[in-house]
Amino acid sequence: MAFTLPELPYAKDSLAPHISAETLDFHHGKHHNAYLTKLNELVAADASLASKSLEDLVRTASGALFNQAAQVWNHTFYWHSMKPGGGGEPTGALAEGINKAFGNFSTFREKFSAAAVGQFGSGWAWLVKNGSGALEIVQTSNAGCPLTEGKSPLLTCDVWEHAYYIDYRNARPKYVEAWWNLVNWDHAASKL
Ligand code: MN3
Repeated sequence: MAFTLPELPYAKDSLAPHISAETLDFHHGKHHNAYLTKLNELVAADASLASKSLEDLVRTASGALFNQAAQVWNHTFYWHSMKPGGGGEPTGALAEGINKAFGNFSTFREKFSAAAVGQFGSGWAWLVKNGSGALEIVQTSNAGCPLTEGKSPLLTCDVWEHAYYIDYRNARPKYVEAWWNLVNWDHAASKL
C-alpha cells in the first residue's frame, strides 16, 4: 500500500512571521511530497517491501530507499516539532531531563542552536532520548535519522537550505533563532 503525504498539523500561514506560508507551500507541498513520491516508486518496484511500515524502512533500509523513507519520516516529525504560538520552555519531566543532561534550559538551547547552525551542509539537529533514558543533542547529515542508532527523537530542526532559503536566504542562524518561537514542547514531551 502506498504511503500518503500527511497534512500539516496547522494552517500554512500560521507559523508566520517565523516561517512563511510560501516556505511551507514548497517545503511540504514540493520537497516532502517529492520524497514521498520517490519512496512509493521504490516500494512499488519491490514486492518484499509491501508490508513494511515507514519506521521499518527507516530502521532497516539503506541507500536510496533509506534516503527517501527517512526524509519522509523526518519531515513529518519536523512538522509536529512546531506549532503556532509555540516556543517558551518545557515543563515537567522533559524540563527535568533537559536540566539533568545540560544543566539548564539556556545551556541546552545554546548547544542545540550550535548543533543546528554548525551542521555542515544539509541535515538535521535533534533532541533525542538515548538507550539509557538520558537526553542528548544529535546532528545528522542529509537524511540521517536517530532511529537507526536506537535513539528516540523528541524534537527536530530541519537545516536543509530548503527549510529557510525563501525566508532567510543563506542566514541559517536567523532561521534557527526564529524556530525557537515555534517549538512544540507538548509534542516533544509526548515522545519522552
Ligand atoms: Mn526539509
